[in-house]
Amino acid sequence: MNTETHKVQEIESLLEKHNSFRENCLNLIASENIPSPMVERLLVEDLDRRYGNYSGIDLHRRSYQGNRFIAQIEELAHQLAKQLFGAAYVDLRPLSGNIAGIAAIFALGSPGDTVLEVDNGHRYAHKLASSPLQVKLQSIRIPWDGARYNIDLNQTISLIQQHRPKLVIIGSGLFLFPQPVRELKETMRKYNPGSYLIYDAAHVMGLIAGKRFQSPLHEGADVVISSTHKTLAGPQGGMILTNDRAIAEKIASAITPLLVANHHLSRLPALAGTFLEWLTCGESHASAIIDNAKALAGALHERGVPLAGEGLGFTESHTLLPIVDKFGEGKAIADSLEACHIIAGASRLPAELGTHGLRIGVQEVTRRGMIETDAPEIADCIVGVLHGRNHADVKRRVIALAKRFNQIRFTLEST
Ligand code: DSN
Repeated sequence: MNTETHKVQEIESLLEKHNSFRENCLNLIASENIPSPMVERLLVEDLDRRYGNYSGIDLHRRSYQGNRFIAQIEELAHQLAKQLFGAAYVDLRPLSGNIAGIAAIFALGSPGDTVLEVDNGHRYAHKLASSPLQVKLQSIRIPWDGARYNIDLNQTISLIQQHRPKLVIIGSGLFLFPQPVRELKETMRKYNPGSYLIYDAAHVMGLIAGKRFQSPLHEGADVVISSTHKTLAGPQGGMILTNDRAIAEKIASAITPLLVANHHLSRLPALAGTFLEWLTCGESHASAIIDNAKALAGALHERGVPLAGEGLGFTESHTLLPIVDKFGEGKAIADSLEACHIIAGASRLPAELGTHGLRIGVQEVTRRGMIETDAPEIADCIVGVLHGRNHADVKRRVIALAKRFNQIRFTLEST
């Protein structure tokens, strides 16, 4: 066997090991998910090999020949996204949520602008200002109320009055509760009518699609930026929504040619399929996710684990935030959980809550079949790790649970 063939076999073997490991794990990473077989079928396509660049907002004005059907697929995906989210304009070209965020800043900001932005997200303006390019933006953190696990509205309103920021970016990489969109937009209108409110919906896009979370565009956000694969469960990528044509045009010119030339077309049919699923069974899908998150938070709490959002029902999203200071350091606990086949991430906490937390999302286990009555058993496994109980025993229980969660629910076929 030559070296190249050997290397191919090594790659295949690693993929097999990965698949077998993940099939035997409970995946509780809040930003991942599993697409339906229909969406996967639509993802594997000739489009992965083609170019479909276009500038501006007219997706039929393509630079490359051969796009007659590709443009129709993209148009269909746009129509479904507009219907699903009640948006007048959609852009599916960003290749990730991060690129969607950078595009929104390039489109709507100017050098020297002040940007108020949440701390527990991507901090797009901060990244640009501290990059080697040193983009001239003043990034100010939005004050956070740890007890309510939400934006501190009064302090943020004071900052808007004081700094009159051009951009305010809310949303979060750890989203437990809806955020005060209306109140912030009202203050921005008063103190800087030319400013823009950008809402990073990446984590909760599926819950918004299922109408079980706030609707940011209808509450006053000028732009929604998002990825397409977290609660939304589509192929990996980014998207931007707005109801304002001038904003859509500015965003289009920031995306292409600056950030994305060809927009990886194989995502488009799979995204259209994802939007169809949410239009068809989105409300029951989103409700099941939130009910499971509340049930798991409640079960952990009953077992002596403190959580963020106590007194507020712990969560209104797919995510829960256990506070693990009394059990150890967050990363070490995440490693112990992984040793028992529970995949979850460590998370920083607001000072009022402590130091070490775990970010747990139930969207993937929900899709695979978890129902509320499974929460006590999952909580027992997590608590077993927190108390350092017999890892082999916990791992055996987790693998049995993972094997039980072997469905893909909330699909066109299952309705
Ligand atoms: N923001 C990262 C996360 O929440 O895991 C992924 O984009």
